[in-house]
Amino acid sequence: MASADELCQQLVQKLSLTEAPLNSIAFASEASVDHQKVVGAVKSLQSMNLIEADQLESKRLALTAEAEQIVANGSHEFLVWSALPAEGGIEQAELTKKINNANVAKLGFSKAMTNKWIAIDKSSGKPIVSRKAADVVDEVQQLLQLVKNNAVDKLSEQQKTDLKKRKLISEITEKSYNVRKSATFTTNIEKPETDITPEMIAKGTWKTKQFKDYNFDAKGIPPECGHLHPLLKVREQFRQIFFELGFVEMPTNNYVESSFWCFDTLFVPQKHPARDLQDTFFLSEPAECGDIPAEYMARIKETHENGGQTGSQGYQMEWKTSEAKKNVLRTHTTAVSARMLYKVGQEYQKQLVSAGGDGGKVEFKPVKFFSIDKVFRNETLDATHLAEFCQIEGVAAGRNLSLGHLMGMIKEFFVKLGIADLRFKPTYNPYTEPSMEMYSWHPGLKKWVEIGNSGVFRPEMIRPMGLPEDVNVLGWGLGLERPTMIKYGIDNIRDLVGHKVDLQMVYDSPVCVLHNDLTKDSASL
Ligand code: FB9
Repeated sequence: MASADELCQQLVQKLSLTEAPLNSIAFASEASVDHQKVVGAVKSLQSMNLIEADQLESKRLALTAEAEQIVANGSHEFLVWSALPAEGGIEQAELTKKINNANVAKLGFSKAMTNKWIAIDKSSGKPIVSRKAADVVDEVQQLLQLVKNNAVDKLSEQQKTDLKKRKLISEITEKSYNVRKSATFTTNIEKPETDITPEMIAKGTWKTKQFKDYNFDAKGIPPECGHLHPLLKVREQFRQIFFELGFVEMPTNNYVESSFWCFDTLFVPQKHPARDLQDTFFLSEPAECGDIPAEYMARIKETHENGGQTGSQGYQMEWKTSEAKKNVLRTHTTAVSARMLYKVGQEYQKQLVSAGGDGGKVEFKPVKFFSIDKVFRNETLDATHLAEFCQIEGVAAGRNLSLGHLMGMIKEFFVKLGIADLRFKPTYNPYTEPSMEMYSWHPGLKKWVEIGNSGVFRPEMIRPMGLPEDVNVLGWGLGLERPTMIKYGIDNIRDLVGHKVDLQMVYDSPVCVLHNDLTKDSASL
């Protein structure tokens, strides 16, 4: 059986011998292969621009399944005649039993009687069937063989009519192709590439490769339409929850951030391991950021070195501008929170100047911000950790806010996810004090599992921004991947991102509130 590639090769070889068009049905018959396989070869050669093909619609007579049986074994009437002894006869019941097919026996008996091939004698009381013709020609089988060999022109119209009446042949419409050489015809078939590979790019071999054209008419594999990524669906649900709680979304459209906004403004020391290569992606081009607000940078420098105006002693080590200007892929969206809080502080300072420095005349409106976007860490990759993940962060600034406010805000947030039984555990963050991890009970694992982190931002971060002395800032965060993996029952994060995502996951409205979905799932935290 010729393979698809061999069939392509046979087809181009055949074409190379003639200028006349080659019909796919004729070629299939000559090559003794199924016409559909030839059609596949035609499509393949067309995609390589080696041939041109015009589609034809032709009608032809084709055998039915019953006719195929007759070509193989003989007509019904011939089988009945053959089942009779050359001399004498047998009872009709015995004849039927010998044929072992009631339809063949009945139809064959009738046709053989009409052809005077057999006779029946009922004089003895039992019907005895015997041969009347010593020899017969199975004309029906012969005619059907001609049809099978596409030699229909040798049949008379009456013969065709008779075979149609017996439902042994039918007229079918057949699509075939008249194939001819293209301008780029060659018998040297080089399968077109379907993907460009890193090796081709590195070696430059892509320049001489033939690539398969995109078939924009292909319906493609389901889904045959646009589809939201599961992470985006769950992100939308978290966004709705923040909006319900009165939070305003922060602009997170900068994956690249300076170390100044990613670390220094958060009072993360310049020698902190989080700022090393094994944790953070540094950019080589552009390696350094643009301008940093000079006055703010001076206050940050002073705070890091000796605590500045915050009552802190700082880190008692030199703070370098060169370190702060290094560009990184942001490691948390808290960098965005820092930018937003700095703007709020500077706006307050402008109002304070307008009020002649009298803080009593300036109202500080509490602010609540949130962000949900990608962050990047030089992590060891495994089934639950990638070098990038989506961080969810809430931030609130207001006069005299306390840890109690933070716990209450977090409880309000998680109860909308169906998690009412929340526990807090003290922890350490460089930019918040006190800090807490949040835990929820996992009935399946029968243990408390971490579902996020939080804290009160340190004065060393907040004071240099220009916010009023009695304003505190609270923050908490969690990841987007874990809840999404729970919702869709995914164990390996690599099934959630990348080209293997199964978009056939259960599609649901992106606006339904998360706890409708996760309440039942929160047990599977
Ligand atoms: O999301 C996490 N877990 C989680 C969250 C939700 C959930 O189910 C939904 C409720 C139904 C199930 C699990 N974690 C935080 C805990 C772990 O998954 C952890 O292994 C991965 N963490 C990420 C960081 O990893 C390096 C999750 C991510 C994370 C951690 C901390 C913050 C943000 C994201 C933060 C913060 C913060 C702190 C103070 C002030 C401002 C922000």
